[in-house]
Amino acid sequence: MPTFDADPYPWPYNGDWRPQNTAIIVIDMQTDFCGKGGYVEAMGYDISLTRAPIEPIRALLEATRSKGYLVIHTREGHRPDLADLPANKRWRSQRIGAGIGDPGPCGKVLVRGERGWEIIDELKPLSGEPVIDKPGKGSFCATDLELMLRTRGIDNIALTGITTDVCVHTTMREANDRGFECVLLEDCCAATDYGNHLAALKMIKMQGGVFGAVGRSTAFIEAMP
Ligand code: C5J
Repeated sequence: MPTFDADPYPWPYNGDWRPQNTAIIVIDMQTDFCGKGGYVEAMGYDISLTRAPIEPIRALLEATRSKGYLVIHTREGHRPDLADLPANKRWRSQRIGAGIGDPGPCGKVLVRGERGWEIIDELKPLSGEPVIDKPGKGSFCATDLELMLRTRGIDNIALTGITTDVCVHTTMREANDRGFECVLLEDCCAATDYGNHLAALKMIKMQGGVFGAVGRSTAFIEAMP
């Protein structure tokens, strides 16, 4: 019964952890969230925080790919005609000087096909790895992610990427409600605010693991079947 030392319980809960039933999701490792001239930098945040998980994710992908685990990537972004961009989301971003859909140093902010929207070179998906394009924060909203996971018989999900408190948390909550057994790998995630990162981890662990568990990628890799 393989498990690894996660908090608040050894993950996965039932010890049924195999490459065939477990997916790694890499959320929004795009220039807009961790690159120079992207959306997060335009909002005035320090991208060294959101860049910190790049190397841990790279090491995790190397280990999990070699064992045949399913790796899924996501990208947050909107259609070039902005037909899927809610007016309030655009308005709020424009208020703080980083208007979604407006031109920036990496092309139109958070728009599909633009340079800022691309996944960073360090973590480029391999051919055959599914990439989910999502208009929102959660990876299940307006996407075929759930169909893809069910079709492949996935029960367990290890979450990585940025940002811990927004897209990773929303995706974990959505997955947990759908019955997936989730673990967030804390060193493979980051937020634009370190306090929010820590708070997001704390929220997962309350109530016996209300959304799943939190662990570190080194322990995950060491124990992984
Ligand atoms: C945000 C994300 N923070 N990928 N998106 O707007 O977390």
